[in-house]
Amino acid sequence: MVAIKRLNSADAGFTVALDELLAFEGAQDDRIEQTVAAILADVKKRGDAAVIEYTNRFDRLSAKSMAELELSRAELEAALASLPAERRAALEAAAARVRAYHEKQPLQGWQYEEADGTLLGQKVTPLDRVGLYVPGGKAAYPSSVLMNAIPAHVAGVGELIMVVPTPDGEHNKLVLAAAALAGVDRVFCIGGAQAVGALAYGTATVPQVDKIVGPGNAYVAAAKRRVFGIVGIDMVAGPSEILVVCDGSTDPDWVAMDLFSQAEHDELAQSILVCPDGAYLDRVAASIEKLLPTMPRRAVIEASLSGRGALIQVRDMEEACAIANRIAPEHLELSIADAEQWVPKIRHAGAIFIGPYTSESLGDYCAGPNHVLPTSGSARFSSPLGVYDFQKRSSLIRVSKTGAQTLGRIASTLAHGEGLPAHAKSAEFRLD
Ligand code: HSO
Ligand code: ZN
Repeated sequence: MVAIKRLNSADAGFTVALDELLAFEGAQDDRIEQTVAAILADVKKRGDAAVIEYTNRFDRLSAKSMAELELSRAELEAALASLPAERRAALEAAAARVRAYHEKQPLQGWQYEEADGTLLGQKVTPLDRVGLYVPGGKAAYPSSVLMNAIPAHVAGVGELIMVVPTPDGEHNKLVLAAAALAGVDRVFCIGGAQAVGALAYGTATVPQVDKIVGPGNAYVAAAKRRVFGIVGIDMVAGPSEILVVCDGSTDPDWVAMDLFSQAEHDELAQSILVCPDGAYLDRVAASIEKLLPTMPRRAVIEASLSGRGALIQVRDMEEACAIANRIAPEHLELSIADAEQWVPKIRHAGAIFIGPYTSESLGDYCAGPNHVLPTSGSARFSSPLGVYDFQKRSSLIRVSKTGAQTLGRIASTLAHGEGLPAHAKSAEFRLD
């Protein structure tokens, strides 16, 4: 039996139980913080030499120069060419759909002119250079390369530098193929805090970037947090989450597998099902028992479901939606016959999957929207990764001679109020 929690919203203590279920503290490990601080300081000071040393030590390599750790465009193209036809076609189809979706997103600049000729506006500029971190080993997802690189490319980022560790010199072909397809400009086979440091400070070989995006382990997350301010960073993502809201009409096997699909990412991933029908929750529990033994990653799934998973019975769909908003999940499936009708009730979710045919896994790979989504309730205030994360805005102000008269008087008065006479004078000099 998988010990997945059962909760009922009608029970006393439900709110407390729900709060407990959702409580998650990303561990801030002092030892990791210190190690990362030391590596960053060393990379800042010694550049390439430090990066090569750490890379050789952690990834068991014997590189003598950074040139040995950089892949050429030809090597990326070769990785793409080496893929079995079916994989290549799937990767290309996913890339095309992700690109088409993101091409709708770019922010446009705008401006307007006032009656006296003063012009105000906003100018949008892509970032000059972006670093994309790709984890090595098992957590290296080619789909994540697409999801990070394509929006950057669509935004018009000048140069996209990817870093990916290659423990024991082993390259992940699919990751390199995805980089070739997504328009990555340069790839360095380095990882960990040393790669983050190289991108943030720049070395003789690795160009300094303006923003670092992409998932990574605890060391990478700590390094990104530390270099924030010198460079921009994307969000530091927590474990994956799925909330399925079901009316009891979807095949319970489908729902069980949807819960598994996020649970298999990580022991700390969170999969929750909410439904008004208690008997249906029993059927999903039975499907979980039946299907789990067939899953190659069953140990991870079981740890995740029995750790942070739950089956929650609610009074009705209204309450289910209220709970979804309370949770603000990364992924929300509305596995409901008339799902569309409930979308207006949902205010907080990274991505909303509408109707029983929309499995979250389709969104992970190929539907088109980004799979980098706000976790741990941060969908209350943040959004999926998108083209806008690779663009920035500058304000435009062009004051006419007439405009300077009106604005000058206002500014001067306020400047005196703030005790800043140079501000006042600078405005007053332009008065007739
Ligand atoms: N579900 C993950 C993304 C992913 N899934 C990549 C499969 N590959 C984000 O929460
Ligand atoms: Zn996934």
